[in-house]
Amino acid sequence: MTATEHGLSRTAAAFRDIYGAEPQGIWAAPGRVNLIGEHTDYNDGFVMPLALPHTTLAAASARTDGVLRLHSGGADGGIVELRVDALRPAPGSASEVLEQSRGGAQRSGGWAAYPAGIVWAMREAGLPVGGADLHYDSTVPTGAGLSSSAALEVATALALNDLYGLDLAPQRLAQLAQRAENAFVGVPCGIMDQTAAACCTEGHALFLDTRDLTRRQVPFDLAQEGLRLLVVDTRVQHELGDGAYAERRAGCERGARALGVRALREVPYAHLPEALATLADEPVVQALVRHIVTENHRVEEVIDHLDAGRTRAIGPLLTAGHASLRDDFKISCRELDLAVDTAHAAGALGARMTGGGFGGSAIVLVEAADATAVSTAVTEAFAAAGHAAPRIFEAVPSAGAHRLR
Ligand code: GAF
Repeated sequence: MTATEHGLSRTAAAFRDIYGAEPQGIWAAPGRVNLIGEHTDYNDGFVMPLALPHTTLAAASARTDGVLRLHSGGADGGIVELRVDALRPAPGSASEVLEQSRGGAQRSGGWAAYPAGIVWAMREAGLPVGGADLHYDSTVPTGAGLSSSAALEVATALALNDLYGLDLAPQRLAQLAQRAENAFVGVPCGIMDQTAAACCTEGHALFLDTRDLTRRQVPFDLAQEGLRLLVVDTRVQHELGDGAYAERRAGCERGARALGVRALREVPYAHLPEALATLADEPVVQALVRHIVTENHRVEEVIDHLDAGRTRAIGPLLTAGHASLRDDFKISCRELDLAVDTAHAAGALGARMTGGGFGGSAIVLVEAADATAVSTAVTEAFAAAGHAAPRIFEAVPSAGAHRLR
């Protein structure tokens, strides 16, 4: 039995145990790493994620009584039971979900807000979505900057899409998932993670222009070229909802206003010196703007190299991206810097933090022959610094969300 078949039967069996019937189907959505283009997605810019082989599985059946039941193999607590017509984005602290219990309405936070938010967003969009029973199992590490939330959202959106015969395009599912996360969960994220979970394809990185949502699948077969992309999960838990992400976003918006553009994407790389001069009195905003403008440029350079078959040449651009996130955007941390610096010193072609920052994971581009030495060097450096052992694995570009059964 393959790992996927094993996961499928385990998830189906869990669904039967919990809800007492076979699920109507099982859906999968992956986690992601972002190759380049960080914090550009809420500035109308460019991103380039790829899906991981790690997935969230959702086993699900529709219900006719307007009840939504949610259960997770990875979370403590039992079934979360809600009425779909009572779902409301929580005012103020939006990381809460209105939860119906036998004793009446109550609030509780946590993972269930993500799938509940999907049902809410679909209904808000006027889609005929009712109740459902859902059970989740996931191999996407949580809090590791690998988009476990987007995997949960998109697996739910695709399950409901199929159960209710909606026939929505993957990008539309991603937009509904972003709406759920922004308005229901209360995290002001961009569209990258949900699009990665919904639209990535095996063997490719996804080039996405977040202004008009045009996409291109860029072949990214590292094994064929004797290369590897490693993920170093630092085990430093990352949280997008803690305010620092929203602060960066607000700073970028302030920069755009000061420069008289709708979004920082509109500042051409060639005009960066003038833009920085305009912001001379606001050094923090100035540094945020410098990151966004140079990062969009780096994405374009990475695309050019990949299109020309010069994969090794992207290494220094990844490393430059890390320096920019560390020094200008100020969202790295000691463990991420140590992973990147050590990987470099041990012979990596390039390395950078990936995702929202403040912890989470780094990616490392290495010659296949150096992968073990680089991993060992990073693990040893973490031990010497007294940090928890990092989790290191290979990022194999994998499929976006799909139905398994
Ligand atoms: C997080 C967000 F969810 C994304 O939208 C993106 O902004 C990313 O951080 C940074 O590139 O993953």
